[in-house]
Amino acid sequence: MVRNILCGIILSVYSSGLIAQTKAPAPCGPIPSENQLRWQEMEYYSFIHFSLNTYTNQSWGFGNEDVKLFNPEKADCRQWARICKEAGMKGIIITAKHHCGFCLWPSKYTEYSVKNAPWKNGKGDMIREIADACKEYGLKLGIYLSPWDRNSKDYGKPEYITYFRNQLTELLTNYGEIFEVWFDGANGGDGYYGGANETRKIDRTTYYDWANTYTLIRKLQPNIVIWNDGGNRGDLRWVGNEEGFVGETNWSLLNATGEVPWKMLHYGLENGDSWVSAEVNTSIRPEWFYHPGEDAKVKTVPKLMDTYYNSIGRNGSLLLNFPIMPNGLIHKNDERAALGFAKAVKEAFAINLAEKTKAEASNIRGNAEEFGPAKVIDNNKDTYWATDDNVITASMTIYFGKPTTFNRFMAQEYIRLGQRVKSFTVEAFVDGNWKELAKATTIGYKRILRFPSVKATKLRFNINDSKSCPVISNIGIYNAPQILDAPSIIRNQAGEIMITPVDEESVIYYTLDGSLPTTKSLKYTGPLQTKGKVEISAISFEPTSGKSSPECHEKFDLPRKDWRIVGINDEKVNAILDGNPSSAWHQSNDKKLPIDLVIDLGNEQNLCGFRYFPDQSLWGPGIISNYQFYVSEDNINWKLVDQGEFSNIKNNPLWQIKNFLPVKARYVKLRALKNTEDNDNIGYAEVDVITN
Ligand code: FUL
Repeated sequence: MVRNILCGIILSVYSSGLIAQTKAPAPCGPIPSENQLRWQEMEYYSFIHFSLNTYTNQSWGFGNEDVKLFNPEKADCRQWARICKEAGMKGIIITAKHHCGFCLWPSKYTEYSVKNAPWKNGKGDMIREIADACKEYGLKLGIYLSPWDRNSKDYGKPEYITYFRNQLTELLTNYGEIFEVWFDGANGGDGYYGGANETRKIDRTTYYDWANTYTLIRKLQPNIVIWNDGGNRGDLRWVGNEEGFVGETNWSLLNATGEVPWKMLHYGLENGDSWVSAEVNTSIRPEWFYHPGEDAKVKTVPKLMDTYYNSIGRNGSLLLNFPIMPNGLIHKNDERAALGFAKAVKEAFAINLAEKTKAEASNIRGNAEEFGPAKVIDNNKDTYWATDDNVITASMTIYFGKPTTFNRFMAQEYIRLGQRVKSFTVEAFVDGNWKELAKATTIGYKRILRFPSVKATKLRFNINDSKSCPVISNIGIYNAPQILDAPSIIRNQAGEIMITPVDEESVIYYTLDGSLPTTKSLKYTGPLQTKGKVEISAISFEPTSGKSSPECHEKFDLPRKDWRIVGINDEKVNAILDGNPSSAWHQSNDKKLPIDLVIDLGNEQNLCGFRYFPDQSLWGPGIISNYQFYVSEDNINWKLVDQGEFSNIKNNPLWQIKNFLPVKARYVKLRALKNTEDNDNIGYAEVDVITN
């Protein structure tokens, strides 16, 4: 009897949880698939943009560009793969077909491909070459296939879906394993369409019948992840911009159905019902395709490092684009930037100061060693520190054993069991007190926080709120070397050039002859009064470390001192001419398209182009997408000198540069025909002319 009672007590202890507590935590909410997990661990891979646009200096081809233009005489996919490998990337996604419809492989289903191009006498296959190069360099291959096809006569009709699936089948069967497919949602409507030259509108939610396409994809490539910005929910999501950052709060969740507004793309959805991770796509230059005018605009290492922290450091992956030059190679500036970036990442995370320390936690799941704090510093991604069920506030202290300097904190959740942490802080023990270094929200697969260097003997990681008991697989503490960023240069309407360093303590040196500044160049002490065209380069220099930043290079055309915006009675309109890219002016909201902006240049000038910089603000920036440009000698008789579209300006709202045949005029008129939102809001941050 006594024995029976004892047994009963033991049994109920077991079932009431004492033993159950040492079981692994149950998954919390949606969890990633094996494909998503494998993809997430890649962290960093490249985009390659190469098509007929490369030969026409466009962002989007219309679909009627001549295939004969495609002749990359030095094309070398091994060069691309080598650079990607050396840059620390794990794969390459190539634009097999961009919106213009031109195919980089000899598709059986169209004549608009490499098979009719002069390259290798029509015998070339760029997808084969990149697949081989990826294999040689141990990289994975991904495919960008634009659903919008401005060349196909069938686009917009049901026949096109068969065509699209046929092409997808070719790409997913003939080139080995494909890790990701990328379905761009961009659709501008108009195109060549086999000679019809018309606008074709499709319903993004139904036209492509994505459900059946997904079934086909998963049958052909069971290990693939699908990125889709226009249709049914894929495995990965866009982050709502092409500038290279996802929200600081970043849940890897969305709902399986329903609209995905910008906020959800950017921040995910805390209580979403599906795992849809964030992929941050951005180009190493302003634009996606190669434009020689951007050779000096390649992102600097500090800018790329910032992108790293704002993508990989915020629970996203980083898809960094290389545009291929017309000769078929990656430009040396892009290579230099990518390798410099890789070196900086390596240096920043070279030594994990958390290793070989002692870790203590306020709560350990079932007091079991296998869930103890030592698991976050054991360099093993499959072990983790977890708390008891229902303990959603907990902290962990790292004892360095001696005063230690650091400025970065990295944490990883064990996402196989879901994403949980909602808010956390990091503190350092300095001069006998705990000092808060950083405060953040989500963690997810990886979160990295930056703060000014601090010297301390202990660090405390406090989880202040979590959806369920926290499950942390890794912690890293680093002392990243300082990186200087390039200064910014602007010229105001009065012709004064102002150079501003990122870090106020730096000294600025500049040149006016296009050469790279050194500490022997001119020292900047205040605004420079300039007249006429000016080419200026500047660097920031940090005297204590003796280090210099990358250069900032700007070219200014006519000074705008005597310019006047005609017919607008609003003094704020001068924001368009003030040289400051952050200030903008909008036309009054009663105006209907087409809307004109007329500028009096004060004197007759030899014009050969113009530049437009759209409002950079996030909401309702009134970005012009289609324009006409007129000139006049008397503000009465106007001559049309250029018209067209600012391709991809919605996603990449940067300087738009248009050239036209030289003409003499005193007045210019930028006519907005259409904006990116299909309404009548028209704004401008800057408008400028180019003279010869
Ligand atoms: C955008 C496209 O329109 C761009 O041309 C580029 O391919 C980028 C990756 O996606 O939406």
